[in-house]
Order: sequence, then C-alpha cells, then structure tokens
Amino acid sequence: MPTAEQWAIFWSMGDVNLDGKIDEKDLDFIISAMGTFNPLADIDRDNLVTTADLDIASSNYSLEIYEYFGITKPIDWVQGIIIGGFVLGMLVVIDQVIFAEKKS
Ligand SMILES: [Ca+2]
Ligand SMILES: [Ca+2]
Repeated sequence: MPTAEQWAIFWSMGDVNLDGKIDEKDLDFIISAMGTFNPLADIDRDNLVTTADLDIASSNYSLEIYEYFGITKPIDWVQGIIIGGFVLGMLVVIDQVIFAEKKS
C-alpha cells in the first residue's frame, strides 16, 4: 500500500479526492472549487483555487498511484472472489478426504 507521504505527493500532483487516480473526478472537484478557498483543491497552496491548480491536475491526468510509485496493487474484488472460490473448493475437497478417511 502507498505510504502517507506517497498519498501526499500524489495529492499535490492532482489526486484531490485521494482515490489513487488522477481523472475527471479530480478535475471536476477543482473546477467546482474554483475561485474559493478550499485547501483540498488548492494544490499549489496559494490559498485560492484557480486554473493553476487545474493545470497541475490536468498535466498529470490518468496517472495512478500504484503505477506511479511502482507499488503492487492490492487484490481487487474480482480476483478476491476467484481466489475465495478456489479456497472454498479446496476446503470442500479436504473435508471430503477427511470424511472418507473416517468412514474407512
Ligand atoms: Ca482522484
Ligand atoms: Ca491554488
């Protein structure tokens, strides 16, 4: 998993909603905060959300925190279900083997 420092760096690159990806959600967030004081969207920390902040995010558009820092992605839910199903299948097999042994 990324460290707090890596999250902070990635935030300063434009991941203002901190979901690990710089995409249209971040740009929308900055656009909606434009002209206001919003520390979450104020990437360059000049106390105002402007196009300068938007430019930083758009120049890093489509980056992902895991790829950027070369971190192994956590198992996503699809893989989790497949692995979970495999483990469950193994348990059933083991259970049957034990049951068969008890019978004989
Ligand atoms: Ca994001
Ligand atoms: Ca700013």
